[in-house]
Amino acid sequence: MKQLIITCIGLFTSSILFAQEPISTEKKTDTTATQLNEIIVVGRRKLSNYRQEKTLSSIDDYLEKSNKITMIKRGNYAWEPSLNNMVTDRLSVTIDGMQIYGACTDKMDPVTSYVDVSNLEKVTVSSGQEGTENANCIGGAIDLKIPTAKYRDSGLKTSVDLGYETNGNYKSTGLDLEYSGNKFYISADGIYRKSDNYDAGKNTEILYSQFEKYNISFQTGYKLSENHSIDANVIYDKATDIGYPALPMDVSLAEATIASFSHNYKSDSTAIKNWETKVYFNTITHVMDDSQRPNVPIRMDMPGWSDTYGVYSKVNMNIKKHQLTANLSSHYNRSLAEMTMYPNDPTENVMFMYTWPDIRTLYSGLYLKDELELNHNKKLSFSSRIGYQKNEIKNKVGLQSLQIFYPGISDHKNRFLPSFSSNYTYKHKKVNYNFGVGYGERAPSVSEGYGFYLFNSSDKYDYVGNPNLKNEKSIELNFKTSYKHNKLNVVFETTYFHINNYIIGEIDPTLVAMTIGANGVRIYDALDYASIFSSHINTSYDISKKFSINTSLGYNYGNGSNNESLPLIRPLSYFAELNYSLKQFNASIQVKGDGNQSNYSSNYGEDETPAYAVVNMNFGNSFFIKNNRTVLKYGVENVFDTNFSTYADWNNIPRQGRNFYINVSYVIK
Ligand SMILES: [Cu+2]
Repeated sequence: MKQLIITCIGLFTSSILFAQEPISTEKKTDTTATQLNEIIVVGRRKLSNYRQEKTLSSIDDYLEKSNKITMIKRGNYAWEPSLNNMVTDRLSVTIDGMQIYGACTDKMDPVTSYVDVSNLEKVTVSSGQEGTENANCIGGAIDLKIPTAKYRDSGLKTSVDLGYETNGNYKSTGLDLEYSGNKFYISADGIYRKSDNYDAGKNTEILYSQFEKYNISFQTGYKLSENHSIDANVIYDKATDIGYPALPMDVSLAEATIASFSHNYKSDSTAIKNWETKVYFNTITHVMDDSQRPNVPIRMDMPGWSDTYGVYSKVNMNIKKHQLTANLSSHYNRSLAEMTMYPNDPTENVMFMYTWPDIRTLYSGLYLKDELELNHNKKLSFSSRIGYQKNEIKNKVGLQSLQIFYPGISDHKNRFLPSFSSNYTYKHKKVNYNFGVGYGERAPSVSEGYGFYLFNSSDKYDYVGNPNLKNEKSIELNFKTSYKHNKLNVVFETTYFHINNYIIGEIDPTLVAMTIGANGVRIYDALDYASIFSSHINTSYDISKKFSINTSLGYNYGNGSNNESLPLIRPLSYFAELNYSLKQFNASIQVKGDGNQSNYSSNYGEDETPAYAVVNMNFGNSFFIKNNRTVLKYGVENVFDTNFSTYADWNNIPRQGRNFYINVSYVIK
């Protein structure tokens, strides 16, 4: 009976997805309290108006729709996700469970910049210690899920996407081919994007904000038997001529190859429901370039490389009232970055150094989770990750350079990284309650541990890593409640982190900066502790069959033991949207903004960002041309051409002004 119900639910959900009704699944997944993770469906060709969806939205645009995520922007490309007011070093960002390390010492290439919407099916966002399924983390996890092979026997399906946006003369094109048989599945897709400089509000051109990129991927699967199948996946992503208007340098090349091979076991009749074993490999090349910039004090070449090899085996089991997950994983990474400086005076010597001195990271860990159904309205879960990490400085010159600061350090360091969390879910009438506690540790990142004179253009200091840093340790409390009655749905969620040994750079007045014009040198050190609080409340209400509203309000706070504000803490934020939905047409108008950023971190280069608000409008049509479904999406962003920047804009770089866009998708079956 249970299985029948599950199958029915499965069929029902898939019929919704394929019927392409103007129902936003994102909105739905957002509001179940028993579902702790937020799932962003990368449903590109659905007629959804939820938070303005373009067919050819970038992954960054999709992530920005999450309540917990904001994107830190250094330009118009490769935004850095911030979750619970924490960025890259405190998060676990993975591609379908695969570890991948960016190759840029200046955070120009978050992991999310190496995939595109065509590669993905959905994104899972988990908060705090709930996010340790793939790696140890403090702030949470973002896992970008690749679609699974579908054995639907539906034959060949082709789709074409075209997009144009007026601001920046931004063009995008996508082509997908998919063949699904009974036992064999293959898909191939490509996306090309190109944008010129964008204009901020009131026609101010933002120089060095252009980019060009393409992404291709192949996926194939073969069903060996009823329960066993094998899968292979390759993603190749190449971006060139990327401007970073908020930084002193641009990027001439950011290139990634991401490959995996996996075996899957699936069964409904045994205790083991799902068992996936994957081997993977990825390689990244990142080349920074200042040749387009006039008047730099010194020309620099700054390439970086990162290669990762890994394996994991993940099993899901149902034993009586227990739902068990185990994930045994291991990976090996090599991170290397160099800097060559060419003085303007040709008689002076060229200067060369290793900014990441060939750092090797070997990590092995075991994750276990038990979800126990106490009764039909109470659920208890425990999870734990135990990790062991070894770092090694492979480059002798690099080791000697770091030994100037830390005499006697050895070329390797081992760390033990534990994590525990527990959750209790309780349902009373129309209200769900969820209480969670967690404890977790993380190792310093490659830059924090071993970076050598990395220039931060926000606070204008050169940063030097510290191999002796202790693990960062976080204690976390979270609470979530949701209420659903008829047409009203309210969700409130809050998390508090108390982080010991909070890693941050501290000024060392005895050192002289390498970068011309820098304020000085900061050594990575730790505050005794830091507190971060984040909360948001979401409401949705169906006014009638056709009209609905969504609203969201967020409040965050972050302070260090030195009584100073932490950098990159989001001020009061709000969002409101009015939707009109028919089967073949939808429209929506949105307003979003932040309050005044009164708690900013002047210590780390921030200033008070004033309040702002922007209005967007979007429309969607769905119709058939020769029996082939066509989806048209169009609209205008920043309707009033407001000139603004937010707390998340590096060096206050202004955001896009008014932008008209149109996206067309054509599906041939
Ligand atoms: Cu870079």
